Amino acid sequence: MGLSNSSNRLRTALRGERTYEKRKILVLGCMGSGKTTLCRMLAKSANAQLCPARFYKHTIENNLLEICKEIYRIACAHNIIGSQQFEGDMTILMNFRHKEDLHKNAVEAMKRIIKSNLYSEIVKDKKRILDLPYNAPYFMTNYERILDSRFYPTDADLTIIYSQTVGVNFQSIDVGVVRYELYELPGHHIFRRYWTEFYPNTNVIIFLIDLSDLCRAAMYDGGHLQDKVRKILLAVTMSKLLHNTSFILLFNKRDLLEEIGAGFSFAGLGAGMKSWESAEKYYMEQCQSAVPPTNEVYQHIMSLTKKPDMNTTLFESLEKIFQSGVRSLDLE
Ligand SMILES: Nc1nc2c(ncn2[C@@H]2O[C@H](COP(=O)(O)OP(=O)(O)O)[C@@H](O)[C@H]2O)c(=O)[nH]1
Ligand SMILES: [Mg+2]
Repeated sequence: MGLSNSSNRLRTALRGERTYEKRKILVLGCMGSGKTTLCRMLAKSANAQLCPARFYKHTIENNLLEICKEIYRIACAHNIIGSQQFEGDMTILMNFRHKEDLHKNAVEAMKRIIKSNLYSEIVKDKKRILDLPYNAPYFMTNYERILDSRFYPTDADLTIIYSQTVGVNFQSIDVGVVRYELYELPGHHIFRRYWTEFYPNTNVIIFLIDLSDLCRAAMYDGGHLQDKVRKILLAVTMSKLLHNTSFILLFNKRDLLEEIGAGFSFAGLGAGMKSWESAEKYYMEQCQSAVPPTNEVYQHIMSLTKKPDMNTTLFESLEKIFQSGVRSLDLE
């Protein structure tokens, strides 16, 4: 017995392997709440192996393409243009199939739409900007570089892009002697029913909540967002497989809530909802009440894309969860 243990240790030493204390972490939340962004930022801050930036080139170009189509669609819907205008450009974009590089016809069509006054007309009314993907302003200022034939994605591009996660995004991150095994599970409802398969032996669930939902019409008057996040969270926290699991509720996209919330009416949420601050407080209380008192829960407000330095603090906070007796964390 003793001999086989020491020969195992010797084999491990010869291979240069270290033994780590493993922590299993599930990153959950609805689509677009920031799960992939969080995993990528955590991996980067710990110098973990990342997918090379060139792999994202097509996704970034596709994001820009989709934004151009959306600008056109919204401009038509709000009678900012007649459907004949930009018809040729839209035909090119609708029929576009991605090859290795963007075809110059597609590049020119996109540039014509972006350089026109459509975008500025759309965003004049704050309500309309909500129809556009959140990353639209970034793409509107960076399109020349992205459409250049020598384009190579930057770190900022990788933070801002959006592509739906399909399957499981697994990331192993080593910090000292601890190996965080991060599983990002896709947030779309067709995948949510499989989340439970990953529950056994989970130490921590990081659950992301998009605060900018509070400024969306679908959150009010029985819209599909009303109560949605709380119900999803409740379904997770009620699982018997997670009775020993700690929860970190990350209320993300505060930057958007502040930006859009300034001119938004939150009255539909409940009596006394006069500002985005009161709406945020209400939403946080709603979500926290979905976690049973027997589970440890920590909640934090943040803007992942605006405050990238929070990663280190998150690691420290995660580590605190594994130390006994620590009941409160401070990420901000
Ligand atoms: N403005 C803003 N955008 C964010 C923030 N966090 C993430 N995003 C953007 O939201 C989109 C969806 O993020 P992603 O991580 O892919 O969401 P997932 O579906 O939960 O994995 C991406 O375009 C991100 O750049 C934030 O704090 N503020
Ligand atoms: Mg994702």
